[in-house]
Amino acid sequence: MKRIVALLATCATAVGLTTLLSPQPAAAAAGCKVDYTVTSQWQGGFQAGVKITNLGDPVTGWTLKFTLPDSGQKLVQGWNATWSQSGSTVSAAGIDWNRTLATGASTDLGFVGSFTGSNPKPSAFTLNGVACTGSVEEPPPNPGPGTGTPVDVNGQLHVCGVNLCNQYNRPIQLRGMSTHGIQWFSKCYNNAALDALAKDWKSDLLRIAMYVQENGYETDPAGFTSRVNSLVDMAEARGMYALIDFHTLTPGDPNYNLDRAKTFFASVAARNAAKKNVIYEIANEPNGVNWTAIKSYAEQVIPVIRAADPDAVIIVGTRGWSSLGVSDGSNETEVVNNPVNATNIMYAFHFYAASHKDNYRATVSRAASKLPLFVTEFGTVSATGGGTMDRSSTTAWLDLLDQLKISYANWTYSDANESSAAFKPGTCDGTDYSSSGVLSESGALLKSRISTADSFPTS
Ligand code: IDC
Repeated sequence: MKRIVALLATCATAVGLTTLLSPQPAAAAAGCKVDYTVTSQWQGGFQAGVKITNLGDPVTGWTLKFTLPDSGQKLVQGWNATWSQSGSTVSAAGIDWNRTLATGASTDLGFVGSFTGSNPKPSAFTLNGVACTGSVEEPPPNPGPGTGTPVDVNGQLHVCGVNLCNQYNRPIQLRGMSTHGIQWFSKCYNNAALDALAKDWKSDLLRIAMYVQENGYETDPAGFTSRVNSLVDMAEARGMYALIDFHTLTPGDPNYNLDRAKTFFASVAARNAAKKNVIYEIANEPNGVNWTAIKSYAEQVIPVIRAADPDAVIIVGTRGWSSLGVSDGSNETEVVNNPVNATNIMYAFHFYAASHKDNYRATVSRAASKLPLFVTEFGTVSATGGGTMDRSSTTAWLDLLDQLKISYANWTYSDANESSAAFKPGTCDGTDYSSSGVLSESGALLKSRISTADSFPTS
């Protein structure tokens, strides 16, 4: 298990003399935090992770410096930055994909070092010359092996036949919740809220809905990538799977975002390749576009992920808002007869219980014997995300998914002012995510379904 050691130094923000001269633009706010972790150590050598968090104004280029306190320590090789050593000072400069750091954004670097005497922690971390003395909320330590969390029990997942299978090659069903758009509801994804999801809801997974449009990823690729990564870490620390949702919606043709998808997935797949808890969902809800175009998109994005993270499960959206084509008057046969040319993949199916009923359930019942399905999003309400909760249709759906061992994530773990949200409006402005009083009708139903014991096979 990794131990995170936050290094706190004491030094004030540097204020350049230029700020005393006028007229000058206001000095940019500066600040940073560094988490230094020795991930392994052996005779004469060690490997360390260095996580930088920008606590000041956004930066579009950065250099991290620190001092190796023991004269026997040397930098051997680093990654995710351009590394160099001069005397006892080590420098790491941001590269293409991480040189922009939004306020609050983090990036992970690492290096291998050698040492002769003792191996003390480096000191005097600075980012662009400013001492990294800040602190931010730390996630709780990774529960690690033997704690019985969903990730601990099931390990790296894979597709076997039409099922999602665990490390014992046995079919499992994951039951969990989706975030709302993280560009709007990030206040709902703090440590207390995710503790409640893991411990009270006993959720197996967190779907991270990263909208691409609507003030999402396209407006700040580095910032959203980093926010997704930190939610992956927060899920991992609680033993939950993280479903990274590239939430395309409008425009409906995923090819509109093909280049963005390649850039985003190359980055998150490289960064999270070693983790066991990550599942990729490459296009939320294709709409107004045929299956051939969706398949072509998938066959261009999947190899990008595979190149960095070869063993992760990848989920492909389907025609008609991920309805396997039903909402466009088609059905699953277009996929069965012309599947995506890739292995270890599943197909997304979405429904909103008050809008989508018997004919959609019949499609899922039929398709489930031919295609690996994952309900990456569903609502208990109408397809608008609002209206009255349909308890009987929701129950029929969840019973069917349980019976077929189809995994699901409910829209949404948020306090949005709409009936699909699990919490009452205003909940995320407070600190209570656990009492029944903060739950909406939909939230109460979902919590009662998700929190029942999992029976994951272990042999
Ligand atoms: C809805 C949100 C709503 C938001 C709207 C537009 O609930 O607050 O204004 O998106 O971004 C989906 C989509 C999902 C929708 C949801 C409900 O994947 O983004 O969220 N829905 O309409 N497909 C079917 C329903």
